[in-house]
Amino acid sequence: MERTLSLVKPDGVNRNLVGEVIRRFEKEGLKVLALKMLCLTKKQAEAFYAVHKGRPFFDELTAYMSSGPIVAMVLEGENAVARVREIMGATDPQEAAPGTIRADLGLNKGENTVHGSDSLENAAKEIAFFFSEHELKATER
Ligand code: D4T
Repeated sequence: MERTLSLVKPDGVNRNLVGEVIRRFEKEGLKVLALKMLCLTKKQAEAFYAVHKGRPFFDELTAYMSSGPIVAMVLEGENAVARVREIMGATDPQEAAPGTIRADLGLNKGENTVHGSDSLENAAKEIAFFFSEHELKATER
């Protein structure tokens, strides 16, 4: 069993796609363990995307990610990290495989509707970024 972090990005929340994104994960057997809506400050978005600091799209990305509410969730399942990445599709919706969230719902490379952790190690860090031990414990079954 693995746990991973997914976000519905501001364009997804704005276009009423929160339920649709969660439905696609649940349909594939992933369990929602924790869930919250929040707004990131620019500083928090910069901290979350710190690995991209220095890249040309960093400022635009972090401004966008702090431009409106997002929904953060912890998903659990077998191979959850890779499966969530598969269900999301490639970063650029134009390159994403048909039937993936980004191909079907994404607008462009920035406004691509969802985020998913890219490794087990980053998943642990990203889960801890959004959820306290207490919040995760509260929903343990
Ligand atoms: P995230 O991290 O949002 O799940 O996306 P990916 O894992 O698929 O893509 P990434 O880390 O390479 O990029 C992080 C984030 O930056 C945006 N982005 C990316 C952008 O706006 N312009 C770009 O040229 C790239 C490469 C989209 C996702």
